[in-house]
Amino acid sequence: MQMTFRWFGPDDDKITLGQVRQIPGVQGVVGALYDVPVGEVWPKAKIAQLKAQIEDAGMSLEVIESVNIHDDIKIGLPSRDQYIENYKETIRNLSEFGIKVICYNFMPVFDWVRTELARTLPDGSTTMAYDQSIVDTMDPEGMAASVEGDSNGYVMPGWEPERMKGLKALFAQYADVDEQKLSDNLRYFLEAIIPTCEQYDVKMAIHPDDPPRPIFGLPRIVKNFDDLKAIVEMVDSPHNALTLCTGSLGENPENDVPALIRYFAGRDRVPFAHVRNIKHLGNDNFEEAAHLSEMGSLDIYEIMKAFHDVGFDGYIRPDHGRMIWGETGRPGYGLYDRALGIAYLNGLWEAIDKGSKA
Ligand code: DNO
Repeated sequence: MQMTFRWFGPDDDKITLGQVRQIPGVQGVVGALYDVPVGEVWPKAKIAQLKAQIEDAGMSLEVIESVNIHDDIKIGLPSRDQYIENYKETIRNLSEFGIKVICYNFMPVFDWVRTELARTLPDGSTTMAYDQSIVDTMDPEGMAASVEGDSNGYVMPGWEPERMKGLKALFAQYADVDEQKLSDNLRYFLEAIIPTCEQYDVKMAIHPDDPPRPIFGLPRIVKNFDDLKAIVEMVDSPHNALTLCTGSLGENPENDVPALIRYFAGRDRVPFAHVRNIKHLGNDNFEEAAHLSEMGSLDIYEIMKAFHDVGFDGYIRPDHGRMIWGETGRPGYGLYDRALGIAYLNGLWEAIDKGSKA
């Protein structure tokens, strides 16, 4: 297990690499280039610069989250072939700088969705929350405006304002894309790029849909065991893999997260994991909880044990944290609660590891 921390770069993250370096046990940074438009090739010079910054701070850059997929690929337009060629070139460029894993998602239009970015918890901290009844009454424009208005001036990953401006047109393009078509388009993409991934030894790790159910009538195909199994079978290669996000999958109480880990990580299909806790509130509603098991609905001990039992040697990062101790910043991506999460995950891992050898 290699502990990592997501960082949004020198211009768009209040947290410094020097601070990240002081969290015990953090070896690597999960990073991305945020100024390359979706669909374009990531230039080597910019990758080199990001890598150098991180290495100068004493950490490594081996995981990218995310190289986003152009909507034309998800919709299946003829222009997808050019975007796929660009994606392959990005894979080759990243491999030259030692990148081992690319996290991506195949969610149409929106990345993750929350209805509140700063709900106050009884202890005074704030957290992100999802209320299905609000989504049911909101239109997509309303949702985009609410996320923008609530994000302290930061661009939330997946909610880039320039994309959100074209929402209506984008929705129209997805009008006849159902689950079957979206999976066919994912298969087309994977069949095209996995040979390049194998040749350059870069693993593609798809992130689950968050929340794991259709929203605004858009199809979702990365929600549960059956979906994940279908995806890893689309191209049977360890380079066609998963980002096992405990929170996203765990938002559906029917998903048995430790069992998913045992199955997919046990088959070498999980190079990267996001570990966080969530609290189910009934009626498909949830809020994000501190990592500690007893604060939420997921058993983080069982989750870490499942990773340990299958000999997980991939990258792991704490996922969203609450805002605590008066910190302000990008919702979900503050320093303090994620650092606490890391300390806790490391503690669980050490105890499980030593216990297994006793
Ligand atoms: C949310 C993140 C997602 C994730 C993408 C992967 O905070 O987990 O935005 O990075 O879905 O492409």
